Amino acid sequence: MASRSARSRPKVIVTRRLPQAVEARMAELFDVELNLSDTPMSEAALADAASRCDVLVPTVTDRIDAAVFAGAGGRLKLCANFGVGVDHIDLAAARAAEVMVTNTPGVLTDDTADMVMALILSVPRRLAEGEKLVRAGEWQGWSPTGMLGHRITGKRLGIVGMGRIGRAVATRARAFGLTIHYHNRHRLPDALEQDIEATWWDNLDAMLARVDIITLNCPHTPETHHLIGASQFAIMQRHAYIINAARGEIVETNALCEALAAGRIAGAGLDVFEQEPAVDPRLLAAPGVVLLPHMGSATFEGRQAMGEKVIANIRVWHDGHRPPDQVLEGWA
Ligand code: 8YV
Repeated sequence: MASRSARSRPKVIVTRRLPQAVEARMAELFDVELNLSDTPMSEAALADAASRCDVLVPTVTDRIDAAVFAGAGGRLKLCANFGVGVDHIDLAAARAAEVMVTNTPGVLTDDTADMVMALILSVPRRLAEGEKLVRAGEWQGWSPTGMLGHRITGKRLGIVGMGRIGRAVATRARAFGLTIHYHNRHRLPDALEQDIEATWWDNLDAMLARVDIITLNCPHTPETHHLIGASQFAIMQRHAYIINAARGEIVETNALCEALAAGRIAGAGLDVFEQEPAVDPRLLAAPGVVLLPHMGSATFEGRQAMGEKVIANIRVWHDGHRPPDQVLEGWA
């Protein structure tokens, strides 16, 4: 493969602020343009950036659609996403424009699984409510019937999407005494399934009807868009909780709000939303709901590692090799 290294340093445009050490290293290696204000770029600014660089480094807050690729005019060759999910990038348009796409898998698995676990504990045990009570100065002291929630141990956890993050959630959940059920396109290898004593459900709805806590850990793709809607909420158990730290678009927000309002399910723990950063006011008002600002992977260590992966992908690509985290169309 012909090396691109003989050419001058690649022009790299980064759409948001990255950890300081990552930006500093990028400045050493590349002809880099940083977004020092950290303001999300408009569609016009993204299109302009794409036409002026060899490598674009976007994040989940950028919509890299067909217009951006079409307007790039052939210079853009690599879209090195800072993040694992690539649903904000039109992969078919990238392929048509001959732009390679990479992401940052693996390095945010544990952090995201920890956050899922935190929500699994927070919602049934009413952590956010309890904290609010104390801070508001309204706590009247311990009582035998005060702040009762539901026990975690012994409950059935239904994991939708058994990739890296789903499996990391399963391992943690086992330690908390949950039994593991999962729905995934492919069944896990026997050894892995036995290791976590997991039950595979070919049929999503059949699993949803049987589990106590549901966690969504699949990528957002055309197949998983609104995977959980009114008919899924209708078959869940009334005491069930739903946790989403994957993508807001996997759940039909209106159906979720209606299910919560009607007591169709007991509560929800959400780290992601359909129209981020907007949050449906009905979710803000609903009891039994814990809301977080898309912070699943927000650790210093994780963000640093994500930046290093972006740099590694750009360098390998620039050296004329296939970058380690190339995203293939249809896969996240
Ligand atoms: C990232 C995420 O921080 O990587 C992902 O898919 O959802 C987040 O945890 C974000 O996407 C960065 O672009």
